[in-house]
Amino acid sequence: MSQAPLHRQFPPDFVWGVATSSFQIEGAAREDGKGESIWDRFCRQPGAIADASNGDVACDHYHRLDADLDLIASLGVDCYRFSIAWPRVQPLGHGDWNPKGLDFYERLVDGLQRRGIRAFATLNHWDLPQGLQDRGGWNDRDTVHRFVDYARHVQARLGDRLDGITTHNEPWVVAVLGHEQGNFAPGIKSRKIATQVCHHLLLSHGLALQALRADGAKSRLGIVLNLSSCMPATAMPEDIAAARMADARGRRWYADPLFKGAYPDEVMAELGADAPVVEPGDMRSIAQPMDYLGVNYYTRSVVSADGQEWKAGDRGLPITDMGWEVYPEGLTDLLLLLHRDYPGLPPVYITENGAAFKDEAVVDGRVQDADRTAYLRDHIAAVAAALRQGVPMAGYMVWSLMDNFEWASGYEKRFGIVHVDYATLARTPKASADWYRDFIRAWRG
Ligand code: PNW
Repeated sequence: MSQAPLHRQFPPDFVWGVATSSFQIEGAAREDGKGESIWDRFCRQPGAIADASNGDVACDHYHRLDADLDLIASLGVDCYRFSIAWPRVQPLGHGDWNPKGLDFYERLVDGLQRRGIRAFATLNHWDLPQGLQDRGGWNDRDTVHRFVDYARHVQARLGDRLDGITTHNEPWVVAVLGHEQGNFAPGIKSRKIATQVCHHLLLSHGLALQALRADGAKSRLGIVLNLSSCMPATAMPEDIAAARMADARGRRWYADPLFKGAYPDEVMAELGADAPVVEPGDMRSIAQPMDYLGVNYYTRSVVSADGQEWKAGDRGLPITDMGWEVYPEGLTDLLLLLHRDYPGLPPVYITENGAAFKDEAVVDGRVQDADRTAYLRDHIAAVAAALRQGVPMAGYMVWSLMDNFEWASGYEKRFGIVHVDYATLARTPKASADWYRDFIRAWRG
């Protein structure tokens, strides 16, 4: 079957964007009254970050806001997804507010508005105030209420200019990488704590949506989940069962509470004594109607019953510098699965998709990242395939606007469509940025 050119496969109201997060780009870690975050603290733990780096300077976005806004505008995008650093707004996460913190985001939001770009703000992209971690962090139920206060405070000041407000970015990463495996902040290793953290993240999402709406929310409200499609390594029944269980742990554990008000029984049973404490009314609070669902997709997972890691390279598909297999069809599969499992699914945005690649050749001052361009093009085509099959797709955002602090990998992994020279902090669009700009231009017609 012949298809229209890719850009013709998206409706005129589709939203194209680029994404970043506060800790990964801002720097200015101790300026204008900002408090310490759990990532500031975690980076100082020996061995925590591959290149022993931290977020003190990062891309210095805090001091380069206007130039970065011009850069975003030069791509011709409709939307910019960024996150707000809670410790800038409320240094300890409880008690006093720091007006200078929201001054920065007000300049950001106003700068986007002047350039005709929609603002898509995330309230929690992992940089919890250390002052709350000192009181137990997301494991403590009181943090749920502190988050609701913070959400209301942000909305009161900026809500009239935010197109979207996302409560949390990727609760799976915070819970599992941060509290079960411990390779992300705050570096805790306990499955029991991780499940409670996850419950509190979801609960704080639901209670924040209720509070923001009671306050007269003008923005669309939602959450961002990182999801992959799980496939059995072979057609053996054990592998099929293992893949189903991996899907229940990684996708349904998060999406079922949000859309059905219940955790999947089989995961609850598996957790046993590590299951979260759920108070009466919690599940109903979590399952608030959402205006959109954000999906971050990078790769699929291939699952086998013996738990043996299937080396991505064994299947002959390209592998990114993160070791993640390039598998765009998995994005279509995932979106169809969400559409099937959750009737009444709200509009879906791909809030992150992109790739880190090694050895990007520089020709005439331009990073020639043909591998990244192909990755983006093929995943955008995967979104188009989901659209054709009825999934309510509303937008797509590239991770990331620019190379930045890639968490435990430090600055070694580069996801940007704009290159950052960390010696000079100069930004140079890569060939993939040129491609994305031309693609959006063609779509606009
Ligand atoms: C996401 N995993 O993180 C984040 O939202 C971004 O901040 C990050 O830069 C981007 O993806 C690229 O890593 C993830 O191990 C980190 O499965 C790790 C995983 C998934 C997402």
